[in-house]
Amino acid sequence: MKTRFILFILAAASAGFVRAQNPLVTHMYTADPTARVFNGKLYVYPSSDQVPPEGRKANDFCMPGYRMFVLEGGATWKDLGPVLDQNEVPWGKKDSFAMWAPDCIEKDGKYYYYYPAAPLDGSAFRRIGVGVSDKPEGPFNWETNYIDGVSGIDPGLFVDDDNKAYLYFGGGQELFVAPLKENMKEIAAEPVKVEHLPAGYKEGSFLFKRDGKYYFTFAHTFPDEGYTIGYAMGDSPLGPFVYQGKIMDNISSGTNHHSVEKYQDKWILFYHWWDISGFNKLRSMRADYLEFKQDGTIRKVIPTLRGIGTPGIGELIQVDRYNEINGCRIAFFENGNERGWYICETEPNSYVRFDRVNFTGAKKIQARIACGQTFGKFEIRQNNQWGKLIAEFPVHYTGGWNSWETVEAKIDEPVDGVHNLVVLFKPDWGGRKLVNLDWLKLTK
Ligand code: FUB
Repeated sequence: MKTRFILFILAAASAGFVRAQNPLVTHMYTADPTARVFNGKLYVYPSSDQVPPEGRKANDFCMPGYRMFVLEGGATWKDLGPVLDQNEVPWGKKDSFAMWAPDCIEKDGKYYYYYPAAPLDGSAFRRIGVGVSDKPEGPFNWETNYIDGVSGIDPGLFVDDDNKAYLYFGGGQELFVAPLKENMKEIAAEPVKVEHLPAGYKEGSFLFKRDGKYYFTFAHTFPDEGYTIGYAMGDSPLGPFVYQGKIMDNISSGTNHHSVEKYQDKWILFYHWWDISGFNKLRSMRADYLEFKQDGTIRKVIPTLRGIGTPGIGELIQVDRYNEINGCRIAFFENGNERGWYICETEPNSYVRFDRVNFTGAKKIQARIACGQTFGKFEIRQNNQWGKLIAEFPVHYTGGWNSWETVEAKIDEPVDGVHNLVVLFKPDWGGRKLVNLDWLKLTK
């Protein structure tokens, strides 16, 4: 099973497709996503997991370097390419595959990228380096040495409204914070421990501010529960903080690592899981909306398939990443270069609901289907299964249940704005299944 998923990722890389819903991208493995809004655009700076090359332990993290992504349109993640390779770290051990969670932050119009690596001088497990650029997408000018006085993993950066910057870091029983000098490349004072956090292994510090309150968030394992994402609140970036509970429960037997960002007025939790590979060292970044209660505390986030974003014209609507499914199910397929999930076992009157699609300007809709029979149709409806009919697709034999074809239907009455979309499968005789459906796409 594992091999199958690994092959899937490798082949998808050559096909170069980018999935918009959860997981965010499928053409490679990505973990530890730090999301940042720069100049109105949503960027994600993750680490990347790799299948270990010959000679490396199969069960270890194998993390050769960084890439970055930007959200284009309503729901398409564009791969902006490599940021830094392990063998380009001026002070780093070569071929150490130790490029764990990074961060990037803006201060005074410059972009600073922080990353941990194994130092050549063997002085610590990880040191933290920094590079600077005039643009969020780099290229970054890497400092020749690591930040003096800091050792540990998971740099998390915060710049306050008074323009003072802080570096949070560490993994173990304790997490630390140090103010940074104006140059963002040196600490301004000795790191101090972040106090009053619950006992247990902790890492992945990430601080954000909302309505004057500071939220110190971190990955945390309880003795009887694997990785959770927890948070504490305080009135200053240096604390003291009061532990409030979990943002996300344990979702797997692997790590979790997160960031929180506000984009287009909505708060989003970025995190990772290993739902493509089936192996907890080959992870995939994900995102879900995060909400606050009246008193400023955080409502626990439940991971979804649907994730975030609003696909519009020209973007894939991956309906197998649904909000609701009734009477049909999803399966995984591989067919030449095409691989992914699809909807199958589409029983009479079964349906799938996918929320938040931007219909503005759409005159047609495409569907990727495979079908081994000739009866029935599926309908695209607005909001729910009884909602306005937007388009209909009579099904036809495509050569079999694994022979995929893209078909198109007209939208007779244009729909404006963002609505939920429902695909309703309708037989005209008592057949057990109608059609396999991979994705939909609105076109002009
Ligand atoms: O990705 C490697 C390490 O696993 C990160 O640095 C931790 O936060 C955990 O996600």
